[in-house]
Amino acid sequence: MAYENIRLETQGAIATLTIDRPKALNALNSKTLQEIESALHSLSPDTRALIVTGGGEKSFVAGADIAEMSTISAAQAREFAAQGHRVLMMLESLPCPTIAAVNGFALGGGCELALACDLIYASEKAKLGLPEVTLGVIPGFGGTQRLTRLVGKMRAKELIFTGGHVSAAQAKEYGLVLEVLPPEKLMEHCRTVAEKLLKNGPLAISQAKRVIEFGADQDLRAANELERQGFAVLFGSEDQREGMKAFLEKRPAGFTGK
Ligand code: DAK
Repeated sequence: MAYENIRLETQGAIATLTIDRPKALNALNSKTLQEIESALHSLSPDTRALIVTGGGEKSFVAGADIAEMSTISAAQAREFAAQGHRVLMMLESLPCPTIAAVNGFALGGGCELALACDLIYASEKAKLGLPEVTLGVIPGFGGTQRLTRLVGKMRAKELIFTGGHVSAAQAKEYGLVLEVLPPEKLMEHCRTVAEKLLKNGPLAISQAKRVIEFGADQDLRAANELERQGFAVLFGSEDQREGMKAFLEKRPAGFTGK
């Protein structure tokens, strides 16, 4: 399918979604959000990892499109927020792991897009932040909640109240990104991580992701119950039998995702 503001490329079981609107530093307007939504719908069930990155040299995603947002009505703002929430929930709920390759500015909605991914890696020149209060609004795509869960309440308040940008190195210190790479190594690093994941049981990774995500919002007893169920379900899979058989036969496992 032809898109205007994004690119979706697939290499084997790894898909790469590039938000590609460099003239506006890849800002998310409603068309871009629509395209992301339809790209996520179109992903093949054989996709085992998705990398999300930004087109051009400077930016991952510089936020929601301020020019578009500046003129919308309250009703349109509700629809825009609903669309943003839908897209990020969909990204977060994909069965395969998702990796944000933050190659430049990840601000506002762009930072929130990265936060909806499972793993975040950043280039040395990345700058992250939630500057919405400088525009008189608050993060509207789940940032107040996802950032707080990731870095803690006080750091999230600092980042959101000040609206400042932090360097990739600071973001790593806060636990907002996993690793900081030289710009030219970022995509290679993300692909290497994705390839590592491909060697493991896809159903197991999917269950682990589901249990971590749903469990994080529950008390420990309920979360452990989710883990027990997830663990048991995998014993109905061919992958569980293959994984354990391969170990006993001292050979690499050939997982099929069944
Ligand atoms: N939207 C639209 N255009 C943008 C943009 C953005 N977020 N960011 C940059 N651009 C455009 C610039 O206007 C400029 O366009 P031209 O003037 O060339 O036409 C072009 O990209 C290049 O940008 P600059 O010339 O500014 O480049 P610099 O290197 O000087 O500065 C910058 C880069 C990233 C520091 C700067 O562009 C900047 O501060 N951008 C805005 C960053 C920002 O504030 N992001 C947060 C946006 S607010 C909600 C749902 C969601 C949200 C809110 C509410 N609900 C309805 C509940 C989310 C809000 C946000 O994300």
